[in-house]
Amino acid sequence: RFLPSRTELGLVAVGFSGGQCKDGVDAAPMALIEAGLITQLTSELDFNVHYDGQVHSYADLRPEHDPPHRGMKNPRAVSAATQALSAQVYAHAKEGRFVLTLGGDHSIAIGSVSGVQKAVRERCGRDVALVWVDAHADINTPESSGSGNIHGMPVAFLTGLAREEDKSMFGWLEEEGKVNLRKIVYIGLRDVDRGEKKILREHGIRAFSMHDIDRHGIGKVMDMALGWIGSDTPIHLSFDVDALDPMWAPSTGTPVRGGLTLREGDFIAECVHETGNLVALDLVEVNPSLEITGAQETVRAGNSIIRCALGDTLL
Ligand code: 4U7
Ligand code: MN
Ligand code: MN
Ligand code: MN
Repeated sequence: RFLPSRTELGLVAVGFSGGQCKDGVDAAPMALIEAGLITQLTSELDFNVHYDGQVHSYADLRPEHDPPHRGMKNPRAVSAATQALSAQVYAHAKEGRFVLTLGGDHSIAIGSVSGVQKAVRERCGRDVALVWVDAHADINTPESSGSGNIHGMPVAFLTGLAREEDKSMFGWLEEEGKVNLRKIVYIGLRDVDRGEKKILREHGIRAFSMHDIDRHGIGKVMDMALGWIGSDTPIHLSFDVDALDPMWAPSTGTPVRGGLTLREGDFIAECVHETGNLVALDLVEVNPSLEITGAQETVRAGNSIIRCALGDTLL
């Protein structure tokens, strides 16, 4: 059985914004850390934090010439950054550490999830389940995407729905790093593109939209979502802060109204923690430069979700 570490935590700070077009999301890791994240992890939650003290932008890996390919914007830059991140995350997970990745835009999940999946497979021969909390499904293929922004495509690459031979454009993603479509659960969806709906339907991907949360309540939705994954399965939680309603998290690149309350977001994280199977967490898409007045609230919401996922309890 794969037991996630309760004490050792690998932290990777990723100041990368090439998966979308707005500046500022690269400043999120510093904002989260300056708001006290590492103190919370060490003093309050008793983790031994393994952190290289750097915010990685992978600027040195960015090619001079990076024209669109199959409509994707900055494909080589995103590919190189996520490949490097994948190796960093893998190194932590291979040591048996819990891996916390701070984004950055959501394209970075191509690196974090593949790194965790590969290490988990090597350690216990199992596949990770992926809990994707987001307003968006992020499962566009280059062809179905209207924007060409790769932060709307990570799930397609991670599952092999989108493929590239070229090593400099995600061809480095090996089978060992890919995730099974039947082991993905979405929570919080409310802005899914036409092409994405078709993909979700055709592959029978498990998804709980805001409609489902309104109908059943978040408690029942979490029971169903975690029931689908099953006990005894290592879980990677990828949390896009735009899953929260802009009332609570306005500083994000693609806000969509009608989202989760702060409490519902924390509750999701708490429930995933309670399974005892959480092995990795991404917190992405905080953009402190958007909605200046709401930036601190968004940063605090992000840190709160991280604390809840790592076992902070109300009582
Ligand atoms: B995020 C979008 F068209 N689907 O593909 C796209 F609506 O990581 C949005 O969830 C993607 O923030 C949002 O560009 C990506 C759009
Ligand atoms: Mn996302
Ligand atoms: Mn989103
Ligand atoms: Mn977004």
